[in-house]
Amino acid sequence: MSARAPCRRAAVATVVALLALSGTGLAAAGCFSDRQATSPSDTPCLLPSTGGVPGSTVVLIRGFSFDPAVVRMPAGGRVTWVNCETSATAHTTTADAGAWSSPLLAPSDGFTRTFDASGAFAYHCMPHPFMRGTVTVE
Ligand SMILES: [Cu+2]
Repeated sequence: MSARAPCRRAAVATVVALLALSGTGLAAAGCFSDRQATSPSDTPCLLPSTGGVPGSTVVLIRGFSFDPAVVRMPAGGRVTWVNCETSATAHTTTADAGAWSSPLLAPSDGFTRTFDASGAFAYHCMPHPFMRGTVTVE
């Protein structure tokens, strides 16, 4: 089980920077102190290294929900969804009206979409239709 390195500082720093940008203010515990993470659930969600995350509004997918569920941004903005589930649960981001649909995203996979047109775009997860979110482009 060498896949889970105890401390991946560069990745964690990126995650924390993005979380701060997204305004969620979450504490990615574990690697910033010298203490070891105490449980697997403390492992921070690692954002994908590709997919144009800088400048995107990040929506975390975890606990079978989109967080934040409501995103507002100006036209031309981008949203990056990242699957942060700690179990092996795959999700999608799929527009109700069909404007976009991601592939199945395994944990730590991401999907980015640019929103050029204004409007309110409701979306869901295909395997779990009860998971719902909205992107409002102003
Ligand atoms: Cu889902």
